[in-house]
Amino acid sequence: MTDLSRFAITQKWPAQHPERLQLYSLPTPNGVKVSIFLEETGLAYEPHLVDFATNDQMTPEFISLNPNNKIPAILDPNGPGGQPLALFESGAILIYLADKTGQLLPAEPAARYETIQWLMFQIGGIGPMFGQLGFFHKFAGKDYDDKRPRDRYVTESKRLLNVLNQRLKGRDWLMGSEYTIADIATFPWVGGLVGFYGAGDLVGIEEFPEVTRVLAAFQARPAVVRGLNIPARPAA
Ligand SMILES: N[C@@H](CCC(=O)N[C@@H](CS)C(=O)NCC(=O)O)C(=O)O
Repeated sequence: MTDLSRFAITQKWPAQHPERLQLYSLPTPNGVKVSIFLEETGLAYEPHLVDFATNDQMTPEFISLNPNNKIPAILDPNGPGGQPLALFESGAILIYLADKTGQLLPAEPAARYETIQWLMFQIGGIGPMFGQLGFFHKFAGKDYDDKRPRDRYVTESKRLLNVLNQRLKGRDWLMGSEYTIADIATFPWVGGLVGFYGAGDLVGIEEFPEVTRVLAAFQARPAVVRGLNIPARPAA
C-alpha cells in the first residue's frame, strides 16, 4: 500500500487511491494542461479541486507542495526510482509525464528539443501575455481609464498569435502531424483568450486562420472536452 502521509498536502486533500497520480488543480488554462494530458494518455490519476474561491492555493498544505501557490501541481506515488515525486510548474509536469509514459513528446532528440522550444514559447510568452490581457480586458484592469497597459498586451498578444499562425501553416499541429505537449500547453490559452476572456475581437482573431483551424481541431478531441472540466468546479 502506497503511503503518501508524509506529504502535508494529503492532509487537506486525502488520497482515496494513493497508488494513483494525485493532481491538484482547477480548470484554468494552466490547470487543464495536465488533466488533458492525463485524459489523452489514460494514465490513472486522482484529481483534487484547488478552489480559488476559498483561497485553497494559499493554504499551508498546498504551499507545502508548491511554494509558488499556483496550480497545477502533482504528486506521483511512483516517481523515479519508485519513490514519490512532487512537482509544480505545468511545463515541468508535462515533460515529466511525457517521459514517464513515452507519449506526446517525440523521442528523436532534435524533435524533442523543438517540441520543448514550443512548450517554452507558451510558458514564457503566450501564458503571461494572454493572462495580462485578460486582466486588463475582463477583470479589474478594464476599469482603468488609461488604456495603454491594455493596448500593450493587445499588441504583444497579436504578435504572438502571428508567430503561431506562421508556424501552423501547412502543419496539423505545432510539430506537424504529431500532436504533442506543445499543443496541450498552447491551445487552452488560445481557447481561453477567445472564450473565457472574450478578447477574440480585440486581438482580431480572424486574422489568424491557421490558429483558429488548429484550435477547432484541438477542442474537438474527446480527451480535451473531458480535460477542460477536470477537476469539476463546485456548483455555483
Ligand atoms: N507558470 C505556472 C503558472 C501557473 C498559474 O499561473 N496558475 C494560476 C491559474 S491559471 C494560479 O494558480 N493562480 C492562483 C493565484 O495566483 O493565486 C505554470 O505554468 O504552472
